[in-house]
Amino acid sequence: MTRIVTVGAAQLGPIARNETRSQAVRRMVDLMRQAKAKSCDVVVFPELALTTFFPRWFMSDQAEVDAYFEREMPGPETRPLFEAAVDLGIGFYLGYAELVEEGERTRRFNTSIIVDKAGKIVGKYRKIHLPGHHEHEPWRAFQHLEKRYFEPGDLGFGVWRAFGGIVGMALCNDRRWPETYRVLGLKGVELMMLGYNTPLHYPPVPEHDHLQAFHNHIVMQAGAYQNGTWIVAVAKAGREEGCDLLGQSCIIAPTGEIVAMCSTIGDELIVADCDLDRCKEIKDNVFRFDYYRQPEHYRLIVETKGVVPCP
Ligand code: CDT
Repeated sequence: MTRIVTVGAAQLGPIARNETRSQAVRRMVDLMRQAKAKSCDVVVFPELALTTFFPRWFMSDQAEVDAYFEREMPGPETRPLFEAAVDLGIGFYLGYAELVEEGERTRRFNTSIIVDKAGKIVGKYRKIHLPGHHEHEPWRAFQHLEKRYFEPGDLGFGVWRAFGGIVGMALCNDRRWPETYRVLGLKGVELMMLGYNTPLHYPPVPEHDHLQAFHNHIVMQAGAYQNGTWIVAVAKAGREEGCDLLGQSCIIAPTGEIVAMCSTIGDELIVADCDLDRCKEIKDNVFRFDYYRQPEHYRLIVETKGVVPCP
């Protein structure tokens, strides 16, 4: 039996602050229809795909922040995605802001889910590496308040059996950290899905603005190769409320090669036939973990968070 999964990377262009979830969902359902016409098994949408990227604004009114969060999934406005999955026989990955009431405690996560072809949620991930800052920093051209509005994910880096393979998830900033890929790699990941919102301008180090696209691809190509996995990475792109977001959504082979890449910064679907058995070319050879890894020398990675001073 072949293990070819036809995957669509469904990049979204900007979503305005006053755009409704239903408007965004209509655009996504349209992309799912395009994906069906191209025989996709699954499509990957961006991080926080239902609304504008709200962490760019400081809001002191928690009710205003909470308006960007989903209290149920699916809810009335997101149900059409699940119905389209069933009607078209296509799964999807979706990023959204999740609000959970746990007794007296309200918890907020930057979350993604995998939904199968039957419209069932088969996996959930809560973003672990939250970038940005906690406090209002008015000197910035725009804020990046993920640290304020979300708590770090509490579910770890999971994998699930879906679409005939082992599928893992991550969100945006996670892709910059080698630990993300290696934990998923050690769980046998064959297809990693990831959504992102990456401003071209990084206020603390603007000298690197011209390197955003390079950094985006270099980390993911290395992560794919070093762990022998396909990666589908999908942007919310374009000029959103005056903030330019990186595009270049892509599908990367386990060899580290980019096999498909978006060429616009709007709504755009790219497709690749991902042969999951190609993961073995890497996993059984140069990165055969059980034969070559030397974990006794890697202890520091989990024993310290910051740099240990040089004696
Ligand atoms: N959404 C997200 O994680 N974006 C970050 C922006 C850079 S850090 C402020 C990223 O890693 O792309």
